[in-house]
Amino acid sequence: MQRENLSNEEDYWQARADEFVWQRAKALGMSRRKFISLMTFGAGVAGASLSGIYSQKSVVAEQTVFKPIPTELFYDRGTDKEMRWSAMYNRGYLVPNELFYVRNHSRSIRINQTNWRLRIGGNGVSKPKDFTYDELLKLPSVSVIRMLECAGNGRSFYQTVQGKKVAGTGWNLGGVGVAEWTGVPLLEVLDRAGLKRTAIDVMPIGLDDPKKARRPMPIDKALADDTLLVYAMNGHILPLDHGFPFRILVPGWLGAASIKWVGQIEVSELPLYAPWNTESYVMIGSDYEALPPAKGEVITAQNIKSAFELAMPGSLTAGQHLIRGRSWSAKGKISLIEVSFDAGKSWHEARLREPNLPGAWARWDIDWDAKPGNYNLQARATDEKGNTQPLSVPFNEKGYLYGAVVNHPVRVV
Ligand SMILES: Nc1nc2c(c(=O)[nH]1)N[C@H]1C(S)=C(S)[C@@H](COP(=O)(O)O)O[C@H]1N2
Ligand SMILES: [Mo]
Repeated sequence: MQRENLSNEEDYWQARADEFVWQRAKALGMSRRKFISLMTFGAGVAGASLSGIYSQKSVVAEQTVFKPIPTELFYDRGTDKEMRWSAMYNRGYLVPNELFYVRNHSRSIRINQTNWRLRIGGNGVSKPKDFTYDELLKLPSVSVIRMLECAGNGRSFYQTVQGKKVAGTGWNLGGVGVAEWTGVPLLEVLDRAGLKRTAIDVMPIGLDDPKKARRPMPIDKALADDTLLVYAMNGHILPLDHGFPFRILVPGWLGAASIKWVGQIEVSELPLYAPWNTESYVMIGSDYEALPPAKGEVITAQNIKSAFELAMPGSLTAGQHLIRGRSWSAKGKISLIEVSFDAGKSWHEARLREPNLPGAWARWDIDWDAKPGNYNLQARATDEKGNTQPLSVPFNEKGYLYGAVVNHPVRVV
């Protein structure tokens, strides 16, 4: 994990100031939970002026998920629905909306867009403002093809490979997808609310569970030209389960930053803390440092991974096969794929297919003359920045960012 860069004087000061505030709070006997709730809600004007949004009568229904979840397409993991990689064989570059994974901390909600408002507030803006659905649709918009991935994708391998039990959704590798997202750059909206030069943190808040579904990001990420307020996915109005009427897209970052069903965005001159950047979505373990009030290093970018477009475990008839898969990295285009049919003893370079877009993924394939037997297939990707998948990754308590090479069992009959 990249350490916070504190060579900039201001960052350094801010980080130390946070530490000081937290130490002070501790000395006064304040629990971490209390401290966090004060930092997020209490820190002045913002908390008070933003609270009104929750009384909005825009949420009209809730359901675990709304779209059909056929077992050929998904693993059903309670409120979470994992895409089956076998369902991607013979499909195009994008994951169709019907097959896109769903990760809900509570449940999907149906929002009536005529009553819905997006509230931009907090002490980081000089003209706090509510936008209607129609107003937002009239702002300049762009379309980008980007990968979205849950930080817990691959979590089950901490158990199967490292033998360490971790709580949380037991994803294989299907907590990821690539789609074309259409939306208004977040900066367009922040500008219209009078973004102050002193603003440092931006926190979108979801209407499904406003106390939890919120995750701050630094102003630089919020102003990136592909950080969007999304209203369409793969050319369709954003589906209910993916955050209709509007969701945030924070490309490259862990999925949890891409808040669905967004109802308000808090912009702050002070660092913002919430459960998702202090308790969850931080790397906790002996290889990671706690950064109070966060219990561990705060996750930002996703890492590099690969998956075969095969059932897990897979089964094939003996003979010639075109083995396919995809690899992705948040840090750059994929430049090399190596595949092993013998659990890592020998490696063969796979063919990379176009398109191979940065911020999304690359498809690849390789011929395999499969003889009867049991195999462990492996794929190892390298990106243009030289990041490559390691053979193992250090453990973290919540099982995030499992980026190591994975054994994919296949039985050939
Ligand atoms: N409001 C809200 N936003 C949310 C979540 C949520 O539960 N509620 N889950 C987050 C997580 S953990 C992930 S991985 C992505 C999943 O997006 P998807 O369901 O559209 O695939 O949404 C994020 N945004
Ligand atoms: Mo996630």
